[in-house]
Amino acid sequence: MSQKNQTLGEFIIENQASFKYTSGELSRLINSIRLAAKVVNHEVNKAGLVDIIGAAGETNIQGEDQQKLDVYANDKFIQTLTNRNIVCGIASEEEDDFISINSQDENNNNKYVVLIDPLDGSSNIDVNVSVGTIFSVFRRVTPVGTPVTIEDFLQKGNQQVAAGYVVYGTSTMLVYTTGAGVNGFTLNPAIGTFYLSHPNMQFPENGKIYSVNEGNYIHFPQGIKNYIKYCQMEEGDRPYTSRYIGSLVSDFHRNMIKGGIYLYPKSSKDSNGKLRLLYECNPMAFLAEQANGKASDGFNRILDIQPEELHQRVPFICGSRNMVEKAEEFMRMAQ
Ligand code: P6P
Repeated sequence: MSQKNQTLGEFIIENQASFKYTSGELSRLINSIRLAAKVVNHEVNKAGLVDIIGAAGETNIQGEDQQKLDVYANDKFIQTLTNRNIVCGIASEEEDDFISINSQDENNNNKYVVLIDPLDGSSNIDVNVSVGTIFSVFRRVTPVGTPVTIEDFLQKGNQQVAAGYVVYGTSTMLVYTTGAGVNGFTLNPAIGTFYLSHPNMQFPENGKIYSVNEGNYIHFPQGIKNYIKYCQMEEGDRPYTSRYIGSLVSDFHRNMIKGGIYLYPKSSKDSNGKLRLLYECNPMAFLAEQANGKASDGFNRILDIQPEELHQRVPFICGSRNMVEKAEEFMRMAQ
């Protein structure tokens, strides 16, 4: 049983035995995420003070300006996971292709692959609004000791063994699951230790917050338009409150604590939506379901979608179960 104020290290050790793949490797992986999170947090917190913000002058595969902090965070997570010789492959929003780790080393018996969005919401960096890191962990499906292949990364989200995020906000938190519920750890920056501050996080089944970029309203499918109008109607517990930070991790985190729904639907501008299935939607969907919430593309469970390519985008609706089901109802009625 987790105790408040337990450190992340103590929590990992206490719960390692309960993880069905008890080899200590996943614990070491979470520990490396912890280290990288502290290093990135240090830079995020001083972004305004040094010339580390602003576009790095390059663009990533998404065609987005790569902020220097994007590049820094990407390098740090890859470096930490590689140096500790924990994983056999890494895929990142900031990397065009996946990275095979120590593929020439036949002793590479590592069995996990990690997919990351190293700094999500990076457009918020220059305006001092919270950003986040999102990660997803799978066991490889190709033979141990051989170089990873794309099929190790194109697994359905229901095969994840762990997922989580770091939110660099008013405080820095690491929130993750290994399939036995969701727990949140808050960093005490004075001593660089994460403490269990939010044990067994759960989405309230209902909520009164909806998060969507209403600037895209005219481009949304009719079902989404109808759901947004439903949220705004004077009826029962409505109108709901609109809250949209422009950082998935932050909107998700607030909605998980207070109850709410996040929507990034497809539109006439983005035929599959904007969010990436492998390193944004899958990990957040795993967390949502582990926290009694729900995540779909409007019609299908996110975790059941068979990925076709590394940077694939999907429509994403996620949050309090009853709110997601109401949005899905509007999508079905509008078909
Ligand atoms: P828009 C950040 O780029 C992100 O991937 C999510 O974190 C965020 O919710 C969304 O995109 C914001 O996108 O188009 O509303 O600015």
